[in-house]
Amino acid sequence: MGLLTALDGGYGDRADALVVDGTALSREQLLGAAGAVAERAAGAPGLAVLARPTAETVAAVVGGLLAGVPVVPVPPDSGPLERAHILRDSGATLLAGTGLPEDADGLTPLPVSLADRPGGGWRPAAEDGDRTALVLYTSGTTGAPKGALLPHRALAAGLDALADAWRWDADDTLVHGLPLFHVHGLVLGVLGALRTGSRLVHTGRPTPAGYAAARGSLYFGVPTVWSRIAAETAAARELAAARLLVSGSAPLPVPVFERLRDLTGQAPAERYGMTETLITVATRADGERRPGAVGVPVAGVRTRLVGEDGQPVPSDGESVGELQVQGPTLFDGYLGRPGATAAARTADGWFRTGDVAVIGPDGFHRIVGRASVDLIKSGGYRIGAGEVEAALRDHPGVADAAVVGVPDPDLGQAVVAYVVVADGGSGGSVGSGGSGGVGGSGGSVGERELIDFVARRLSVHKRPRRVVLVDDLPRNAMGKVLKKQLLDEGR
Ligand code: MLC
Ligand code: AMP
Repeated sequence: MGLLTALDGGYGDRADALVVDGTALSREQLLGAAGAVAERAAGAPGLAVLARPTAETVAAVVGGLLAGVPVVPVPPDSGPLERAHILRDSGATLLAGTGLPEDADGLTPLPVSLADRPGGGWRPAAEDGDRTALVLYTSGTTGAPKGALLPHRALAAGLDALADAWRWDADDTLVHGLPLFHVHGLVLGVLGALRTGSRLVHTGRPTPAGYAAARGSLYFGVPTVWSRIAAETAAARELAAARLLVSGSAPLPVPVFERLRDLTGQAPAERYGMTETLITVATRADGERRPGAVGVPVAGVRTRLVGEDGQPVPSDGESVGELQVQGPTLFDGYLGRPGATAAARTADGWFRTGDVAVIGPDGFHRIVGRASVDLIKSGGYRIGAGEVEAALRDHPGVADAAVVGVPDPDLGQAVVAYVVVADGGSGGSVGSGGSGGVGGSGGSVGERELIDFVARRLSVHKRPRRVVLVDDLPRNAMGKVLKKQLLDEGR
């Protein structure tokens, strides 16, 4: 089955080869339900999937891949603004899933049932590594999310490299509860199991109790998940029997690394990647697990550091530069955005990650920050400040807004919005403070209302966790908002 080799039957089968939020499926059942999706999706320009954490979502995604149709996962909690953008921009004509909105957002509904089977004559599309497998929407610093085009060959190369790094195979049971619309939960967490042949237990939500009960050999989590597990001693101890605990999508704080190691008897393995590049650097199962480090480039990937002056930066364990990557796991570009696609690469063909890193003489990589304050990582989700600011400015009570990612012990960074209330405000509630030049100002909108406003329009996880009402935003002589100043005030 091309990318999804485990569906060929070579690894055997069992009634609970896949368990998603309590629903168990054999691979044969999955193939049947996915085949029924594929049969109906064949030839479509794109298959959008309302990506709730369910077995039906897995069947829909696999169905699209088998049909050779680009699959567009849609965050299930995305509000009308974000969903409309993803559906329009992707060109998808079908919307698959369960509990679809009555109007299917203007697309042709493709309801998914695990009991469905394709007709006798159905065959998967011929293999073509260059074909787009997934269009994953991801935030930039400004504007609406862009669709990253991931071809079958990149997914295959990325998963094979991780199978090599982690000795990940059909004897494993992979456990996680991550969302099914991003690289971590969907590509590694679902397609990885369907390529390596490992069993998969998706816990529905990534809770400490769910992870503890699943009895896996291989666990995936974002740092927020690991930090919550590390805070629940009994749950963490249940993971002692696992073979490998993997953390990624955001920096794993060293105290969480240490506490997990103390409670489970094994240090977590950190790895680093992006929607556009898949996982490029990883701690190896048989290698050193170093706190604060994300490991070494995976098979086939090359990395380098480049200074602000464009000059190479040495791998001396101290010098800092932008991390650039090259290799078979890279995306094909942003859908319909040749300018952004070209800007993401250097003249000599390396992908600019926008992450700032240090590489040691031993090849170990440390991610030390991001080049832009406008890309926020909260709970492992990538959130563009510009998108949240634009959503806030759509509120009639908002004159201006600036959004920053403030360090947060649970989420890594928390989205905090500084909002200037439009003229004509009358009293109303005041945000949680602000100091110095940004004292709270009375306005007609309150913190809760603005948080809910963003949560309704964009994905819920993009909502500000705090809104500070201010008289003015601090700006430099060019009129650019001084976000570093807001960050200092927000801490
Ligand atoms: C809260 N809720 C609201 C709301 N406030 N709903 C509507 N309006 C509001 N104002 C609801 C939510 O819908 C949700 O409901 C519940 O409250 C809690 O939501 P939350 O606050 O967002 O959850 P939280 O506890 O903050 O989530 C933490 C988390 C989550 C770790 C579970 O952040 C998460 O799943 N992160 C994973 C992100 C990820 O996979 N990133 C990978 C990117 S790929 P309900 O019903 O849902 O409970 C990548 C590449 C790589 O980065 O390297 O891997
Ligand atoms: P996304 O596109 O959602 O996959 O986000 C990619 C970004 O997540 C990267 O550019 C990094 O900033 C961040 N990231 C992923 N993994 C790690 C990690 N292990 N440590 C630090 N940052 C990470």
